[in-house]
Amino acid sequence: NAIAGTPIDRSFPKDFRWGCATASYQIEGAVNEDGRGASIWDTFSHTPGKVANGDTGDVACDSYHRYREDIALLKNLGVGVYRMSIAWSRIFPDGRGQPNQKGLDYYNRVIDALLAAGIQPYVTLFHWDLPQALPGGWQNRDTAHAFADYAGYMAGKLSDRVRHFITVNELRCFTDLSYQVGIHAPGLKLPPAGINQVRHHGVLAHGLGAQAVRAHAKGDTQVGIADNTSFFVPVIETSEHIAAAKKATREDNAMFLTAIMEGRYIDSYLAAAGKDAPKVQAGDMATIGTPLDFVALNIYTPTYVKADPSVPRGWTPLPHLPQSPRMASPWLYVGPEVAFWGVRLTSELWNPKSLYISENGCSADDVLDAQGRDDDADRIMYLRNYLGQFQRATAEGYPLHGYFLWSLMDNFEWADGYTKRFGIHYVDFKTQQRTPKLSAQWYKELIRRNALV
Ligand code: PNW
Repeated sequence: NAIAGTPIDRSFPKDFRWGCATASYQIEGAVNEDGRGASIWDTFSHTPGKVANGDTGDVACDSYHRYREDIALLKNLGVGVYRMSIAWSRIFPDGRGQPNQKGLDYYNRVIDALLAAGIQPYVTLFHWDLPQALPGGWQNRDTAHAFADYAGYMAGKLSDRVRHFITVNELRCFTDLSYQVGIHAPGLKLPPAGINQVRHHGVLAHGLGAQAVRAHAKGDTQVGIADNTSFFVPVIETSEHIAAAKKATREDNAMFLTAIMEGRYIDSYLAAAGKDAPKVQAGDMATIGTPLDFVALNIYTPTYVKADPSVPRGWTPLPHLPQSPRMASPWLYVGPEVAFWGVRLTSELWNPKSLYISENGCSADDVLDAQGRDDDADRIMYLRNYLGQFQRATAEGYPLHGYFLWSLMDNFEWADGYTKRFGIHYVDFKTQQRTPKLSAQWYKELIRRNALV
């Protein structure tokens, strides 16, 4: 066999950006320090029965005090970019009004230390820790305007050093999981009209926030979103199943990314919502459709789909089965092709200028062995397979420019508390010691080669 042993090109583009991601409430702790106001996650995590083991983010990874250590971990990996978020209530303890200089000082210290280490920050303005003081939270349209004021303020303060701003993280989580399913803060279970209105305020906040960032930023600033779009994988790569996956992706995300990329709610969504459709004011849809410099995707779980002429919409999702492979979180099914199809379908549907993966990673049953090591081969398996599919996307020419691994280190995993570990560094939450897992070494080698290893 003449071609046996011939390696295929598994490299990433030359200027591909490698990074890690975290979020404020999940790592910072210090919830009562330097004038920080309460967020809805403080309230929720302190409500008995809401978070596993009654865990809270009161201390988390104590990154408010240990950020220099965290940046040293990043530097050791060799990443060029870091995705972090700002706790809104450190800056505006009441959500609006008087800014809190000490909160801003903290982020200035972090950003300056990152830049000194040669790492570019990508700053998410809202990663779920909504100031508790805002009446009605996302049920109140005013919250979208408060967000825009805060976003503009941050852009004015940081854009001399921060080139990339992300408005909000994961629309579906801070609306549906929080106000419909009720497993995230504030833990409500609204009926259809209520949840549709919350979703509308979410996309409106994004659009107003993107405009505010542009209005207040100095210099060359890019603005985008980090969305956990639900992506459909054609069960067989034929044109009919690919068309089904594309249609499913557009329709299933109608109230989120589709509205943002198209500046309107598509007819199938409005028809299905009927009298429960959101109340939309003049100008809202144009604001929501504000053109973005980049779209960033959090990609974890696939839904496989088939073309199905027997149903009116023409597609049927294939259910996950009890034995379908998944990682340590029950929702985290393994389907690496979603990495390729997420990028390809987003490109084909909406032709964004630039794409990033703002999160990808997995929970695993991490334990330190007697020598204090965590040889997380299962996480390496997961990452290698997903990154293989992202590499396919870059090799086929889709405009994917960077990847942020979730997460730099184990942290407060929302309703799962500290029971689910997503880090490539192990955190001992008693001592706060950070230990690189084998996956950290694997990721470092991948970054060094800029190719799959
Ligand atoms: C994302 N689901 O959350 C978040 O952006 C992170 O803050 C989080 O730690 C990470 O993924 C891992 O969970 C999700 O139930 C939470 O499908 C839940 C789901 C998806 C994403």
